[in-house]
Amino acid sequence: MSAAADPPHQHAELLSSLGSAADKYPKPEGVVFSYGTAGFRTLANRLPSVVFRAALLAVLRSKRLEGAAIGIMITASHNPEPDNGVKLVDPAGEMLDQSWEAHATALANCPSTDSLISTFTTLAAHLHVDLSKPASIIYARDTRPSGPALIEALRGALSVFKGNLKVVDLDVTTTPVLHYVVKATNDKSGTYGAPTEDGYMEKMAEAFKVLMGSRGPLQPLFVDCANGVGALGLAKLSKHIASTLPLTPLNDAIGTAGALNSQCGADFVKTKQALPPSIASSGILAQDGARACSLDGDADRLVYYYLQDKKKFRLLDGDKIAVMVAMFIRDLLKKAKLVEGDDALEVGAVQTAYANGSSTKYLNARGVPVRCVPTGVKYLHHAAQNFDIGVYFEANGHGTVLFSPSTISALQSATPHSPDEANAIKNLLALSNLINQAVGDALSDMLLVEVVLAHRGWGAPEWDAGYEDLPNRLLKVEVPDRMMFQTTDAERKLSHPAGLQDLIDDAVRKVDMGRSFVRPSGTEDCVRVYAEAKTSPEVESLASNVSDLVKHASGMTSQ
Ligand code: 16G
Ligand code: MG
Repeated sequence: MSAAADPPHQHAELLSSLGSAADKYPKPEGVVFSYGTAGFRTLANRLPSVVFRAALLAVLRSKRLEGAAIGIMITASHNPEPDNGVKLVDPAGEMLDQSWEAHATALANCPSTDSLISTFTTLAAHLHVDLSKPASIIYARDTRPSGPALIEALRGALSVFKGNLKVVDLDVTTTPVLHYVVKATNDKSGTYGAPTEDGYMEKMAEAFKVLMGSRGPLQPLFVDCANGVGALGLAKLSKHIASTLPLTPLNDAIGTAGALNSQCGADFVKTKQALPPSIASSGILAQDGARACSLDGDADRLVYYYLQDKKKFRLLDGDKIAVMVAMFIRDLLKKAKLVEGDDALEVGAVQTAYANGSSTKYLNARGVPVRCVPTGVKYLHHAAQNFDIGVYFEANGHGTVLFSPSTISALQSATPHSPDEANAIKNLLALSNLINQAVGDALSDMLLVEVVLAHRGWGAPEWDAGYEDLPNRLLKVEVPDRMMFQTTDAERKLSHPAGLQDLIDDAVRKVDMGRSFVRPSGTEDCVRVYAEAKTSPEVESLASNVSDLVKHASGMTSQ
């Protein structure tokens, strides 16, 4: 047998070059890493070894899946600039399969190069990975200053696999662009779109033009880019659509140290329920009909807002987007005569416990089925796949709309009986091209919102008028051990510590239209308390009572 055909010999070489490469990225002592809701995320200077090891796992996964392309994104989204993170993207453009998260965690926590090599070898055997198979990796980073050093660590890991690995470097781009390119690369039918950032922008722009028809030009839209990578994506998109939708970028200082996500961006606006100070002081939202939106640091979250009567801040968050979009799609299905009979297609919504009670009530009252799932895009995405057309949004602005493959075929083969029906079907198909089918994209969602507003002939106030949010409050409680708080029923109830849920229920009963729940954060070392009620004073009192219950259960106070 020749050396080339001798797997053990090849593997010995691979493991020895893995050892030398890994030595350059030792694991920091005393840190325990965990692949959480959005991958690994912490201070950037702790991450080189984690990125190195995440890249190893990505290669294993690609080899396991017959060389399908796997994505690696270096970003920490809305976190402060000194943080960074890494997450893996599966072949269909979705989040890494949950059963592999533990493998990522295991590799990240190996204390030495030797233990890394041994864990890598065990995983390869256990997961039935043939190391001699080819692999394919696509990677990108956001604009964080720590990005280039982490990309070096990533390349260090990929270099171990030499010629047997296909690598595409997307350089600096948004998270949703990476997800799109991974999905398009693996799309055997070749119909999803060109697997490049330009291909994506062109696909979206084309669908946007179909949907807009002769509508427009629209009033300029102000877009707060969180001083992050969304500014670059927005500029590229703008070239294609500016004649119909003029876009005015705000907070697009990607080169300014410390500016990323600072006092701006979707997370700031949603959490503070206020304008970014730079926008407030500019006075631009006092113009007639002015509306604005904010992206987060990697452009996968979107919230809108405007000033009511040119004064009062009004937030149009993920719930407001979901409701408007679900109703629009339902109306298109009605126009296409696809809501009854054998051909009927159902639009459903997926929310989390954070969805404002008014939005759920609105959808239920109009016969749109709503499912509630735990926090995190992966849960929403999977639940949305169970509908013909699944609209999923977290209140914080993460979300998208999924069209099932059979829905696409049904729309493509439908026989319209009137020009109106034909038009509705054409628009539904265009929506499936406009909306990112891999993951929520702030830029794609922004075009979606603008399309719906244009079709309805609405401005922000008419959109806002659909329903009134119940007053709500989100508090953060730092506790000694957040993992003692275990949830059930899609995070709406606590199963542990025993008895605490009953006390929360008592507190909820004391206020009108009250609702409250407690869950450990998946991204920070704290417990989150959410409350809503009919009036602001009631919600404040409920949130504070439940926080006290959490502190007491943690042994932080005596009662
Ligand atoms: C992550 C999730 C987001 C979720 C948030 C909750 C993804 C891509 N991102 O950012 O969906 O809303 O975590 O954070 O899944 P928390 O667990 O700290 O409340
Ligand atoms: Mg994000």
